[in-house]
Amino acid sequence: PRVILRGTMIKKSQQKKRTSPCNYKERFFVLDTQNLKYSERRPGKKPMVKGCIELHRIKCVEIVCTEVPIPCNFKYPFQVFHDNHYLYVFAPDNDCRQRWVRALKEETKHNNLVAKYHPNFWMDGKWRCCQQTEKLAAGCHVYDP
Ligand code: 4IP
Ligand code: ZN
Repeated sequence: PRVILRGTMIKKSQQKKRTSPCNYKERFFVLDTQNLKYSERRPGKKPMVKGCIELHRIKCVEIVCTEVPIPCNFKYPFQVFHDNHYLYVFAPDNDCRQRWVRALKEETKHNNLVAKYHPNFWMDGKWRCCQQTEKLAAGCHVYDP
């Protein structure tokens, strides 16, 4: 598969289990025509793949608009909603974020996408945009693929 974008960003743990920790990790992301992968870079060793999202499983990619302070060094968040999980990625600058969001939207535009999404974060048991308390509650804002 052809590589479309690569670069270092920070991701929040997706908290797939009720007991999952909330943490932020620097990862090397690679988008190709089939997958979005993120790896841990280890000095003197080859990168270890930590996660791989098949593009056809993605239902929404959009920037996150928020007023909450971002608790990591990269301040430009975007979201990837896939398989009932939300991956929050933090880019180092707005240009970088736009490149990733644009490329991911392009690669997923023929998917089974959501009609609406949540523009703000899921945090502390609710959506900061619409106050809904169900993580998988329908979005509150029209999604523009
Ligand atoms: C892990 O925390 C890492 O943040 C994982 O991210 C993350 O997986 C795990 O979330 C979380 O429990 P510890 O390293 O402290 O164990 P990474 O894979 O980038 O290392 P995700 O799913 O976010 O990739 P859960 O919910 O998958 O367990
Ligand atoms: Zn919402």
